[in-house]
Amino acid sequence: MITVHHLNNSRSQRVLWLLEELALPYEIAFYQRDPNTMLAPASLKAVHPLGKSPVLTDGEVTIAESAVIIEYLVEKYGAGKLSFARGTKEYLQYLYFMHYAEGSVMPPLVMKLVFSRLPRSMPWALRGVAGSISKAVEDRFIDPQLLTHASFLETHLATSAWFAGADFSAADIQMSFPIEALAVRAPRGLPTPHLKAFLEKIHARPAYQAALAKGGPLQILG
Ligand SMILES: N[C@@H](CCC(=O)N[C@@H](CS)C(=O)NCC(=O)O)C(=O)O
Repeated sequence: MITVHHLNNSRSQRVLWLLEELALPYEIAFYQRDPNTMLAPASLKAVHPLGKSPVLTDGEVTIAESAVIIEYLVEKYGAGKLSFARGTKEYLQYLYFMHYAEGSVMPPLVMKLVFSRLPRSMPWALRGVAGSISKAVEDRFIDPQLLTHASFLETHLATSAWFAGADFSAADIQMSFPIEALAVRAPRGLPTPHLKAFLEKIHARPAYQAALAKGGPLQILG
């Protein structure tokens, strides 16, 4: 049996969504974030040493990393669905966005979260200084990167219905989390109608909604 080790309000929603798209049977092992630190409980480290979600177990197999889990499920159970034949231009785009999601766009999105929350985590007397440092890092380093990514992705979706081409694929599932996070964390003022349309399209998919119904809501922290 496939088990998704699912942390509430997290990247593991993508794995639930994929399993719903593939109509595969699975069970969910639930983990709750610490309400103060937002970190996963230590019990997740018993499943995988990093203690991050998602982790998937399938019989003897235990794997972490969203992209690896997604590729594993598509290859093993997809029967050709939600991916593309190797060697095609769609497959290359699929592979690119499968890796880009966590390798390129998520790091500045995570930095934005960390720096925007830094001042409130400091002792009261240091909050002003911490706020100034955070703002400088966000203004000079993080926000320009987020704008570059948002602009790149917006331009891409202006000419491509989905991330890998004309057809919906698992690359769209993998890209969903950074697009959700960009919608909340990218600096305002950039027109991104195609990114917004992407979110509307994925939210309307029955499998996306079924994943939320089973795994709980996804409310990206700002
Ligand atoms: N690149 C990893 C990131 C995993 C990750 O950072 N997961 C977050 C959830 S969105 C987590 O477990 N956070 C809780 C913690 O760090 O304790 C993936 O895509 O699977």
